[in-house]
Amino acid sequence: MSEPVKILPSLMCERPWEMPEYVAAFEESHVAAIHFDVMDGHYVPNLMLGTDDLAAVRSLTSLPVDVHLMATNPDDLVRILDIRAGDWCSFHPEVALQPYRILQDIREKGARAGVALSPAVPVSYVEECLEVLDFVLVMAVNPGFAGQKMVPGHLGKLARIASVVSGADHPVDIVVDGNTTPEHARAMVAAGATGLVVGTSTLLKEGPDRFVALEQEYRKAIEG
Ligand code: S6P
Ligand code: MG
Repeated sequence: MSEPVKILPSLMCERPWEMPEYVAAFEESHVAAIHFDVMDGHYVPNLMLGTDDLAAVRSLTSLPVDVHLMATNPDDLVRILDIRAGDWCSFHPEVALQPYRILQDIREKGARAGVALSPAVPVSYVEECLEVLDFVLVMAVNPGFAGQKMVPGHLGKLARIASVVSGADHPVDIVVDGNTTPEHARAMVAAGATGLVVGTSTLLKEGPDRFVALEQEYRKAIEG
């Protein structure tokens, strides 16, 4: 039997004052990690989540955090942020100085290392670092904002990434970020996704009280 799909709720989709309730709901459900979007106002036209927000999450839970660095020069951010053993961390390789070294730095912390691919950023980045890669975060939308629509070429790109990853000698997750509605999610999993970031279009649309119930419905809709 195949493994259950990994669900990663996106923290930027909650309102800051809802964080304790949402984190409690994440603990009650079966999330793989809390997706944590760092935005620098430069790589993306938005500013979100930084060191204090990460400290707030740490004060509430020991669940793993999935740090998604949407920033130029992620080389430095990996050193600044409190990334711990068991966490996940990805960055956009086309704005990194030394992508391969960053993956090694993340792994040295005991965390899972990933590259994040925006639409139009080529799959060849995955081929070039497969041996030091634990996951690929594939953006179904332009990075920067929640509530966008999946770009048309996304499913084909996922399938191409799955084909590359199948050549790895160790497990490499493929996580989709953006517009993972149940209908899209089924197609994404069929194309090779093993994890889904969930946000305003799914599990974080109705507030923290509904998260646990929505997660169960969502899993049923995807896995049958
Ligand atoms: C977007 C960011 C994402 C979003 C998430 C929102 O730049 O990286 O993690 O928070 O994709 O989900 P949704 O369902 O609103 O598209
Ligand atoms: Mg993200």
